[in-house]
Amino acid sequence: ANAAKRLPKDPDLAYCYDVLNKVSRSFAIVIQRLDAELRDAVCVFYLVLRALDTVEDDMSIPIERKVPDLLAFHEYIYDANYSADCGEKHYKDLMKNYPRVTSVFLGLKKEYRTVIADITKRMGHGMAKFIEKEVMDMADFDEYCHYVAGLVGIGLSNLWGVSKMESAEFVGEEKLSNAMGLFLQKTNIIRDYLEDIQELPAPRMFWPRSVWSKYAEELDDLQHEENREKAVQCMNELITNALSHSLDCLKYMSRVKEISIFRFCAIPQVMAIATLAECYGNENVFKGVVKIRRGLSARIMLKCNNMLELASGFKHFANELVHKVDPKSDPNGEETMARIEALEEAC
Ligand code: PS7
Ligand code: MN
Ligand code: MN
Ligand code: MN
Ligand code: MN
Ligand code: MN
Repeated sequence: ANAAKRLPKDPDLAYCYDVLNKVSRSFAIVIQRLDAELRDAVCVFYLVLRALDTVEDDMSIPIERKVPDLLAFHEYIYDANYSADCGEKHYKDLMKNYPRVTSVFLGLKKEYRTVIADITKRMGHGMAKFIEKEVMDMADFDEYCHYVAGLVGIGLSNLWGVSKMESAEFVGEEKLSNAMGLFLQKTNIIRDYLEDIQELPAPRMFWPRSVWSKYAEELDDLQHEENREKAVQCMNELITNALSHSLDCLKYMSRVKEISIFRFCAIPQVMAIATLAECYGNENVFKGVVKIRRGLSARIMLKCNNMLELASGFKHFANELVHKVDPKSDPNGEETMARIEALEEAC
């Protein structure tokens, strides 16, 4: 019954779906439900960028080796012999068996390969820039998130347009596509504070200095119990900033017509706003991993089929979040409420 669950005959393609399911449960589900025209291209796009991110994330690779690797990664994806020994667990397996991804990539339509290679090049160069540069202010924050997620949105829009599954106007549309990625990435960076700061052998720091420096001497201090109140206020300010992308996300979604693409785009967006609502005011972000409950994500997966369902999902979680805002104790509470009000009006 489920075509996506049937194992592909090509063993390399089978490997791609197998490893995709291991590295990302939620993306694996929405990718496998895409129309056959786009499914393999988006699967490979995901794995190429996941491999690039594995190089970026491996803090045991010395900078002198990492920077040239990030810059050259868009060339490696055409090299049938490229594989690497880095990352951990399923990511390590992906890097070791990377020639299998390359074999599928090389069999994609030329137009799809061109989009994937262009985004890989731009993302690798952006990641390299931020290996040696700290995220100082909001402009840096938006720029870093553009490289690692906004570009994914831009690349996906190019695939939609090139495939003719959506209007040709999606090709080259960068503003709304970028916002779709920024909304997801800012949510990831907010939620992953503890995991990132505790990364070994070196911490990863993505929260912008211009924001955290209002609440602590060092970003690292926000994990300590005596700074909980400041830490939560700081996180709430970043959540308020992330919410500023939600209007552009709704506008993007209103242009998507094909049902499998709509679901693919909408589900992560609703998961993101649900995650923001869960994190808001929640000191557990500084104690461990905050995740939305399995039952909740299962319900979201079923209720993202059209604009009406998407808007009611956004409205639901915006409402959960606004009920947690306490303008007396939160220096940005008024701003948060204004953002939520604007979103609810658009829904
Ligand atoms: C739908 C117009 C090609 C589907 C989907 C792998 C996840 C990993 O996970 O903190 O904590 O390790 O290191 C716009 C996905 C943005 C990107 C960025 C939505 C490729 C995805 C590589 C655009 C996803 C945002 C690094 C870079 O953060 O992550 C529409 C497909 C989308 C991959 C994501 C992740 C970046 C990332 P983690 P990090
Ligand atoms: Mn990562
Ligand atoms: Mn990364
Ligand atoms: Mn992360
Ligand atoms: Mn991570
Ligand atoms: Mn410390």
